[in-house]
Amino acid sequence: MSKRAAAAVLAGAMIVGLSACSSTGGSSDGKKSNGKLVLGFAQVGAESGWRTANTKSVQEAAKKAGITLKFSDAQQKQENQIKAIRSFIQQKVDVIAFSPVVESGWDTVLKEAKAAHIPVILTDRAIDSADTSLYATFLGSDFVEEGKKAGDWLVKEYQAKPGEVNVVQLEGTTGSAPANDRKSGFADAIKGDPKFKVVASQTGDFTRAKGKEVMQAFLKAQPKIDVLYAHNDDMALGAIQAIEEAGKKPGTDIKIVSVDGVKDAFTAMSQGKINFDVECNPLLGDQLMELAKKVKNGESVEHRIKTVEGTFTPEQATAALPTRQY
Ligand code: GZL
Repeated sequence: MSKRAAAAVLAGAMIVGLSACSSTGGSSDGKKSNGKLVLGFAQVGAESGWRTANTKSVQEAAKKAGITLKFSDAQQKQENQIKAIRSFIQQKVDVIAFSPVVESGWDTVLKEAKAAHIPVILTDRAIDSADTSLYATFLGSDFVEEGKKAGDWLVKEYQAKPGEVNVVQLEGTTGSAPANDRKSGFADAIKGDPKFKVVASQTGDFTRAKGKEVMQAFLKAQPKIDVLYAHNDDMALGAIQAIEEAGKKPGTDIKIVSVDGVKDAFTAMSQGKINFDVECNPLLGDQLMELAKKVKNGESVEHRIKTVEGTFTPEQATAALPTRQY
């Protein structure tokens, strides 16, 4: 994938100083407010239930850890994340953390953070930079493994059923690590059985609205759809609306396998509308705060920290619903 020079800094990021312990944000020059570590966090946006849970986890963990959090919402735009990182550098925060909306185009701004001696932590999503010295660690899921889990379930589900299986795929944000890796992991898992045909694949940008819109187009264009593989639950939930409006039964006429494991998807599973859900854990806040303290103190940390997550059948989701945190 060609590297994209970091986009020019454009207006748009909304940067909110959220102090962990006081009503005001971190001091303007970024010095430790009341001696507390100042963490700049550039979030992707607020595109999905997963993202909302991830943001809540980061904000609550900062408060608990006594860390002053400067939080920005990039509205899913890379230029806004780059702008936010540059702002954190100017404010001389102690540590920068972010979830890269796409894999490429980060070297320039991360070199600026390195030159400013501000350690960077990647959370949730990875980058494709060859220079791994640009970040202290990457804390997040293995998306290839998630895609493989989805594909393995499909192979098992249809092993005793003859005939071709037409699959449509709702991809995540174009160029993002989860979209690239969930696609490749799934493709690898099903490639051994020629009965599976991915007849259509298009991005729904991880949102319900776009997931519904693209599924409507799939339903119009495809004579036969047996399975939907959605890279996240929000797109699956949007697609369910489209499937029902087309007079079909999600989970029965069109089987659905999805990723994330958010509460709304578990509710749909309890209603028989989603058949399998691969969990992607958004609750990274506490681990992130511990890592921020360590890198600030110059302690060594593992360069890759993988989050622990499972899979859910409808029965398991139904049982988990009452205590599901997100
Ligand atoms: C995955 C995360 C993805 C989720 C989506 O770690 O980056 O982004 O799967 C979210 O729900 O929008």
